[in-house]
Amino acid sequence: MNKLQRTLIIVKPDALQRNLLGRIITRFEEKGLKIAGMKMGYLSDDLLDQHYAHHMDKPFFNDLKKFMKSSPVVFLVLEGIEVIDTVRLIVGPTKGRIADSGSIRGDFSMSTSNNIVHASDSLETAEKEIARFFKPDELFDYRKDDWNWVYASDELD
Ligand code: FUP
Repeated sequence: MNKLQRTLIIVKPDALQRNLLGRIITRFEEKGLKIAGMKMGYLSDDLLDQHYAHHMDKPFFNDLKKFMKSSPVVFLVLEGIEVIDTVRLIVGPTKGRIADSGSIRGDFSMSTSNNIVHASDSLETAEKEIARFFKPDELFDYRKDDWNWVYASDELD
């Protein structure tokens, strides 16, 4: 049985302002991931309080919220086998300046807050985050023909 999963990405204001959106999406596409949802919007205080609830008491919380509201963001839902861990590897650790070269944060960022993308960190978080930012009819189930080449046939069973 395969472990087909979905994960939530937020392409952050710094990435949009620095013209990196296309390159980020290209990295996910070239890896073989399916885009199951995509849209642009502003983050509200309410959504940010939910999304970063685990950081509410931290000294950087207000600055983080201000940054995340400073321009529109792009929301993506990506699909693939074990995609949550795969995307965390592609994205790299939180602090961009120590992230490995080759990862998105390693290649494009120097900061801990301005670190280009958010990516869900577990199955439980991914499910909650997708439901927070996407309505069911904004998510797309479709056949991706290149998956016959991206995966072996027994992996897709
Ligand atoms: P990550 O899952 O890698 O995005 O990291 P966290 O959930 O720990 O942090 C979420 C966001 O909080 C980071 F993207 C940026 C911000 N943050 C800071 O601004 N300063 C810190 O010291 C830690 C996190």
